[in-house]
Order: sequence, then structure tokens, then C-alpha cells
Amino acid sequence: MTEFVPTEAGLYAWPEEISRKYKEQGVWGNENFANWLTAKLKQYADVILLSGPDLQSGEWQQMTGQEISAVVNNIVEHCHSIGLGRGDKVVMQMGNNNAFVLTFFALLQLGVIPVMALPGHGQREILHFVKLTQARAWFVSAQSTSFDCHVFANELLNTVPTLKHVVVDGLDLKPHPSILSLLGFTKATEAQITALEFPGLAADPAEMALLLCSGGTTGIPKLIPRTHRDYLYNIKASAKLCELSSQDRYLVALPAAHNFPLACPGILGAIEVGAGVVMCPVPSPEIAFEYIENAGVTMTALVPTLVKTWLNYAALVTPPAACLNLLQVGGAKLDEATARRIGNELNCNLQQVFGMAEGLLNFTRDSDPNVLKFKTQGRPLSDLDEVRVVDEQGLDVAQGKCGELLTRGPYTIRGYYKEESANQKSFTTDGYYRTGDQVRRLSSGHLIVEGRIQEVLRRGGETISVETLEAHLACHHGIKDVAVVGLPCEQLGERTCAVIVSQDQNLPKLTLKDIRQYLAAQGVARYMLPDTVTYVEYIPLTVIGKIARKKLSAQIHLELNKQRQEIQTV
Ligand code: OOB
Repeated sequence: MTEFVPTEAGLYAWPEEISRKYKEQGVWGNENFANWLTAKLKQYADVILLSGPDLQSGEWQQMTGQEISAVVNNIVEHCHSIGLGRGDKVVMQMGNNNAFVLTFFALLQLGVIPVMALPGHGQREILHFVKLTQARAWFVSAQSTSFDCHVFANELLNTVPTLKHVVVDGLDLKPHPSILSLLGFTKATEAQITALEFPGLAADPAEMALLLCSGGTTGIPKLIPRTHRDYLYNIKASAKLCELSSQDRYLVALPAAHNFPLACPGILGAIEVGAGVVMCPVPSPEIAFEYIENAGVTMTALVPTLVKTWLNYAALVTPPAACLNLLQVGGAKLDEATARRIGNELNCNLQQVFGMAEGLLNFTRDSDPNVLKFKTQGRPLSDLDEVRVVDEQGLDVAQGKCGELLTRGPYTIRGYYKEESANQKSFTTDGYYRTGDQVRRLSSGHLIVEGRIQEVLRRGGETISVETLEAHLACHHGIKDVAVVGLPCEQLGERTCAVIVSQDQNLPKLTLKDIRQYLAAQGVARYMLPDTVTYVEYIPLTVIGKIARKKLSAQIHLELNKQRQEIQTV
């Protein structure tokens, strides 16, 4: 039974006999991140492990393991001199540049627990993270936030007494005793700690190593405590499954603080095997394709919305350089039609990844037949991952039938950080995480994601998966982007609304009748046909690039109400 009593540090531990099993099976080791990082930077002292825009000049900079160590040591010393130490929390909100990796590594060496905020997070989220964790510092890239970080830094320092410093990666620093320049941190200092004294080296592998943000499409993110041993397993096993080697170069195109590019295998997986990490400041194909060519990138990870942008660019301008071998796609459902285009049009292999910051990762394997690579979201990483697919009563459904995915295992958390009531709902009493994802499991163990539980429409007694309907609509050549939302309806409970971005703004818009006829011709059931269609310039996305459903719904409601009022007043 899971006891919903966290340790003093806010961690929900695995039961003793299960921990023993994971240790005996060699899944959990005795390392912590500081031991691991120290060893890796030494092992790959002469290997170029990091390339990307330089902190100061923005120019291309390549760094070997040894060069990384030297700068990381400087940052460690500066952090130490402002009082940051083992177990302290620091909110990190940095863009995709070399400074991200150097700062993150320095925090790991210190045993500081970074809260991995994304550049797209707003002031509300940052304030929440700082308060909840009693963070002592906020490390932020001035250029990558959507708000003025200097103004907000002052506000935070004045209102949250536990926050002592803001460290800014960016040049336009205004003088303030508690707002410091990251650039200064990278330079040598008087205060010398030798690498042997790094406080992080003393961390217990069972302790919390970092806090990830949950990736929902609604509401404020929850914080996910990942321990040294579970996250080290996560990166090592992912790197092995992907056959990542020192010959590879991994392009960080998604925001680096997200679990997918950070650890699946991502940045940390690359360091594990001595592959190069290439930091790409934005994921647009114009820039990313240049980086792929110039840095000889072999592998990257994207969300489906970006895959479509890359495919369009490849078709109209140029495909990426031939060195790109593997494209991982995850974060949201990749429709089959798009999956099938990747091999030919981007000249690389596709790997679907269905993962979550809470833990469980599913990958399609290189050896899988194409049908599984195109139609499924992969199968669990570890033999020790336990997966159940259950109905509304919590009973296991028959194989191949749709139900909610529950999971527990050696790298899946047992509870969110300081979220008592969410934990009661999100975890079963025997420690399974309720993912909220509707899946079907095939006899091979592969999972097909049908959508989120909350993301189905209840229309006149029928249940409609918005993602399934979106996938059908996305196949229409006149539709560039699409989302489906429910609108309140007295007769039906909910009406189905297709929100469309036209492929060509100059052509006449598809009518509701056109769309219904098209879908019916594809064999889509009558009850699933949209009741309304509306056009937008773009679909709002979350910080990582998933459809921001709550925001979109609110936007469409507002828009349609406005139109209704206008009609009434005419
Ligand atoms: C990844 O992690 P999060 O925490 O941002 O989001 C997790 C949720 C899942 O519960 C699921 O609803 C959705 O995102 N999701 C997918 C998916 N991958 C994630 N839905 C359909 N198909 C997929 N392939 O998004 C994440 C973490 C690690 C690796 C990859 C993705």
C-alpha cells in the first residue's frame, strides 16, 4: 500500500521490498548525479560533448568534457559563494543554449535540486514554483521568457522572502545587489572548491535529484520529484534502447528542460555514451536544418505539431541533411498519415515515444515492423514497468480494448511534490499512477493512445475522441492545422466543433457540409461528424507544443458568444 506520507524532502518512496527488487535486478545503482557527471566528464575529457550558441557572443561554441568541467567548476564556486548548497531548490528557466547545460551540470554537482521550468512558463507558474519549493534562486535566460524578467525579478525578490538571488543569462543587466549575471558565474573566482569537495557527491541515490514539471494541457503544472537512481536508470536505459553511441550528435530542438529532450535519452543520455549535444535555440526548420547540417546531427526529438512544420518546409524548400538518422516523435499523438511521410520526406527513421514526466516511457523499437512504428506509440522501456489498462470501475479490460492506462515501475513516481489532494486522485492505493490516458494494448505490449480521459466529448450519449477526429480532419489537403473542441449544448450535452487553420488563406474556406461529406467518405461514423466549424489563424499551443485545449476552448466560446451577441443586436 502506498502511504501518502512523503519524506521530509517531499518524496514518496517506493515500498522497501520493491526497492530491494529494483536494486537486486541491477536497475537501480549506487551512483548519484554528481558521481556520474564527474566520471563522464573525465571519461570524455577530449570529446566534444557540447555545441551551440555561446553565452556571451551567441556565436557557435564547441566544448570538450574537460572544457565543460572547467566552466562548471566556476559556476559551482560562484553558486557556493552565494550560499547555494545541497538540498536547496533553484528554479531554472533557461533557453536552449550552452549555458543551460553548464548551469544544470553545476547545480547537479552542488546537489542543488533544480526545478526544470520551461521558457514558455509565465510569471504565474514561476511564482508558484518559487513559493512551493521555497527556492533560493531563479536562474533565467533574459531573451527567452515572454515577460520582462528584470521587472519580475524585482517583484519576486520583494515578495518572496525565501528567494535570495536571481541569476540572469543575458547581457542587459541592470544593477541590483540580488540580481547577478550568469556570465560572471562562468569566470574563475577566488573561492576555490576542488572537484573532490562538490557537495553533490555526498547525495544518497534515493534522494530527489530534480523536479520536473508535469505536462498537462490545462492548469498550472505540478512538480515531479525524480530521484538520482530512477532518473539515472531512465537515461541509461533510453540511451541503450536507442543504440545511442559516441558517433551520434543529438539536436536539442524542444525546450531542453522538458523530460523528452533532457533524458529520453536526450542531453543526459548523450553524455552517458559520449555523444555530442547540439543546442538549437529554436525548433523552426529554417534554423534546425542548418544546425543538423553544420553539426552533423544524427538524432533529434520533436512533438507532432513541429513534425508537420518540418515536413512542409522539407517539401517546399529543402529536406534536412542526410546525416539525420533518427527522429523521435512524442508528447502528443502522431497521426498515422504524418508518421508514414517521415521516412521519405525527412529521410530518416521514425521512433514514436509515448512518455510522461511522471515516469513511464514507451518506445517503438528499430526492429519493429513498420505497421507498429506507424500505428502505435511503442511499448514500455523496462521489463519491470507494470502496466494495466482499466475501465471506469478500475477493472482490467480485455486485451485490445480501450481503457485508462495505470502504471508503476522503477522510474515512475509514487506521488507529486507537495500535492496531497492531487496524489489521492492520481495514484491508486497500491502505488499505480493514473495516467489519464486512454490506451489500447496489443498482444505485443505496444500501446495505442486514443486520447486523454478528459479529452473526449460526450455528445448525445456517444463518446467522441477528439484526437481521433482531429487525425481524420488532418488528412484533408485544405486543412493545415486542426483541433476539435466541445461546445455546451442543451439537447446533446456537447456539440462538436472543428477549429481549422486553412492550408491556403486565399482559397474559399471549406464549409461544414464539405467537411462532413469528406469525413463520411472516409468512413467516419455519423455521430462523430462535427456540428460546427470555425476558422482561426493558428491553434494555441502549450509550452512544449501540445494543443492548449483549455485555452482554445475558452477562446472559441468567447468568439462564438461574441458573434451570437452581434447577431442579436443587429
Ligand atoms: C511527455 O511528457 P509530459 O509529461 O509533457 O506529458 C505526458 C502526457 C502523456 O500522459 C500523454 O497524455 C501525452 O503527454 N503524450 C502522448 C505521447 N507522448 C506523451 N500522447 C500520445 N502519443 C504520444 N506519443 O510528453 C513526454 C515525456 C517523455 C518522452 C516523450 C514525451
